[in-house]
Amino acid sequence: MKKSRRFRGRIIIGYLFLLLVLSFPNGCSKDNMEEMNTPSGKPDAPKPGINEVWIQGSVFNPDKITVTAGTTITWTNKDGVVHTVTSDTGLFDSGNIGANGTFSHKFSTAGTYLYHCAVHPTMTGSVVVN
Ligand SMILES: [Cu+2]
Repeated sequence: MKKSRRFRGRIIIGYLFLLLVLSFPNGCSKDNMEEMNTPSGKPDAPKPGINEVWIQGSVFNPDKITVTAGTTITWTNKDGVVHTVTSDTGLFDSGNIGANGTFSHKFSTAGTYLYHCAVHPTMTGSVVVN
């Protein structure tokens, strides 16, 4: 009697341990968390609004934006590191934009405006104004 109860207890502990081991690698992964947040199963990645550029993962998104003359474009730094929005020709320069910081510039004249990040010169983007 005494012995069998102890044996049953060990089975329960073993079972719980197995559950824990099996659930651990999948249960806490980021992918699963994102899937759980969207009913369709396919994560709906948030994206920049109209006339908006996100600086995310050290890239400008979108890296090419087309607008009509008179449009103000707003850049938002979604990264934890400082970036800049710096015109290749010196027309505009945000200076350092910290995490969640923004910079806006109004484009009044048609043309193609190339820009880059002064901190990370390989980060480039363009604004096409029609
Ligand atoms: Cu940068």
